[in-house]
Amino acid sequence: MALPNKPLGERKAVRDPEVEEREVDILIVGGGMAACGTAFEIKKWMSEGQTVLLCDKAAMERSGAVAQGLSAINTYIGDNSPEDYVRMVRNDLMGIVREDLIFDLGCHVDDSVHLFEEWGLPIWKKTEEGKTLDGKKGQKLGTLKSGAAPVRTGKWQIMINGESYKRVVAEAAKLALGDDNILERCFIVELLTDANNPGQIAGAVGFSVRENKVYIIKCKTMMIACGGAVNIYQPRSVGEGKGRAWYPVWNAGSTYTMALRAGAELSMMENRFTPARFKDGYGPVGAWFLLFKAKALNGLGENFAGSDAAKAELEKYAPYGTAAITPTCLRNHLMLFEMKEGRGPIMMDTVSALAELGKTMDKKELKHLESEAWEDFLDMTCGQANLWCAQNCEPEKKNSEVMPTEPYLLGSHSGCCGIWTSGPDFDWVPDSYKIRHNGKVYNRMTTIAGLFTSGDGVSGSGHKFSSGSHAEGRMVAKEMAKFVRDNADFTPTIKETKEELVDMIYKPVRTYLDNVEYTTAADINPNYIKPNGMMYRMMKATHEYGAGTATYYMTTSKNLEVVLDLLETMRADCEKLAAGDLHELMRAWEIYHRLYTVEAHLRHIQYRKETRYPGFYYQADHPGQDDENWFCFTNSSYDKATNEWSLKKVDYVKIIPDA
Ligand code: SFD
Ligand code: AMP
Repeated sequence: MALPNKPLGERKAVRDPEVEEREVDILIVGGGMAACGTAFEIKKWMSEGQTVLLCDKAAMERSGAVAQGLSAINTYIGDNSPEDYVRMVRNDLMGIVREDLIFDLGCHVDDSVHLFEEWGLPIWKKTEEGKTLDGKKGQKLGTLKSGAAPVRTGKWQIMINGESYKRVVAEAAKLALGDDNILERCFIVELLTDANNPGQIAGAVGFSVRENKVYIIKCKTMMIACGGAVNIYQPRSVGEGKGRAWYPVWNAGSTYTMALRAGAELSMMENRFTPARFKDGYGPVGAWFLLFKAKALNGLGENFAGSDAAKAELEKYAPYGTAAITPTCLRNHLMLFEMKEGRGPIMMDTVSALAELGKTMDKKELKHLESEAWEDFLDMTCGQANLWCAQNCEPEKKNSEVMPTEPYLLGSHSGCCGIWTSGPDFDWVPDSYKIRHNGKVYNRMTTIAGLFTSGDGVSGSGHKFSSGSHAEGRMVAKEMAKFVRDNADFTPTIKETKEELVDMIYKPVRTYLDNVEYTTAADINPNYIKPNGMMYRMMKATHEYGAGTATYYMTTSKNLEVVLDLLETMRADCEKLAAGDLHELMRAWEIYHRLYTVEAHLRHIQYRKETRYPGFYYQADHPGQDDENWFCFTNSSYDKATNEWSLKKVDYVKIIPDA
């Protein structure tokens, strides 16, 4: 259950929190799309007597990336084939993807979309005459499952009235799991491996952001799905706009950091997503490009993407660059090319697009079209609609600027970094993609026995989006219940004592209380650093040296050495983080998670001696792609006992032939 809001201000932290110890069979960490999928599904597969708990740092109704809602479901297979879905994802991610995971997902994702509709999510429908009906009118045409046609934007995306998308999905998840099995406002800090087998998961430790309480939870199996990593780079929005970003600001890389500190192998952490978005409001562009058929123009008013220069640029990256749909990173690359040549800013031509669509519409239909343009943002990124109001922008009269944003790390949207996981146990899945425990393969299990992930956590399998993350969470539910059954004699044992764990979690509080009276300003103290200060240090370093927006996403070997050295010092300085209240304690652990995650990202970029994703990042001393040496996955692991990172190449296997 969610604890009520705080009365006034943040709750002060005390030196000695209460401790609650729990033991369950199955622990779900996170409450986003993937975790809601697991929560909805798990009880169907659990045996009598098995127990489950879900911990979310926020409240599930509005937690994670879908908090503000969405206007489209980006993965719905429908009349397409899972094979084609694999081909699309492979092309968009420049060839190196886990085709087993993508195919597997493609076979199941539509079932989650059908459930969303059954739970009340309005999905737009197309009439036989080709007219679009949204909201209640669309619902009257019947469900997708019963054969009604969705409104496709691109080949894979369908439109929804999705302001309350997360509420709809969370309600079903909570009902299925039961309130007693849910802990909201519980931030998980660290995963704990088994005292008798460091390669097996045994529990997690976290704290309440509403009460002075530490939770120590033992479990036999766990799924970690805490989303991607946001605010690891200086965002373009600064000053009073800070806090605005495209992906959810509250996802701090917890998925990757907790997994790597537990010893799990990460994969493709060099991959990032620097989405092209409406400038400053971060409004997504997909609906404008695909539904409204808008063109992006350079500062000279030219449709630069169709120019001969652009074609020549794309040919350098064949076969991806020359494919029917240009990969997302290369679409950015073309924009950056224009901007660097002095032909910016890039403008979304909303005026021509709406005028063109309006040609065949009557007055009422035109009004409806204009409100759809606003709703696209009101349902998903309402700050962008606010910005339009603030700037007197009517999209039918004035074009809006688009811009590549700061980098984000994620595995479910148009990126593919994450944790290396097992594929499904089918004959056609290569053995090197399977991870076993006691001889049995568990789909989506990480290299730590009993530890699963989904959504943004799974590497090599982007373009799942909201629907795919939910479906993947459901697939993991089945595997976890099986894992518990197969390992009934396993008793999780935690090697750290209760006191050691509390000392670790509450260290920033104690550092604060011990030193706060030394100076007159609680934020300035020679004996500690506040999380906010650490955030500025990290962002400055990654922004300038780690291929942030400061350098048009360019880095060099030397810059990487500099930033990695700075990050190592920052991680050491985390010993001196201080938190005066529970919100700040969360901030302290978030920055800790962000530091490890962005370090993993940059170590991977350093290891891969090529520029696999032009438009997302560039390595000046390794420009272009080097298929001969780097057409492979890069996997890393971290040893927290020695603070050592190791990286290796893992073979890529092509499973689905080209069309
Ligand atoms: O327009 C801890 N996404 C889109 N998906 C679509 O299907 N259509 C779209 O239209 C998409 N677009 C979009 C999208 C996201 C955003 C922010 C915008 C626009 C503005 C992507 C999906 O939202 C995304 O793929 C999924 O949500 C990923 O699911 P998942 O479960 O991997 O992550 P999550 O939903 O963010 O949830 C994370 C959860 O973890 C919790 N958490 N809990 C405990 N302890 C910790 N330490 C924790 N850290 C985090 C969070 O609270 C949350 O519950 S568009 O751009 O294309
Ligand atoms: P976005 O709003 O940019 O997150 O995109 C939403 C969906 O539309 C994703 O599946 C993108 O891959 C796709 N998309 C966005 N822009 C384009 C484009 N110009 N061409 C093809 N697909 C696009």
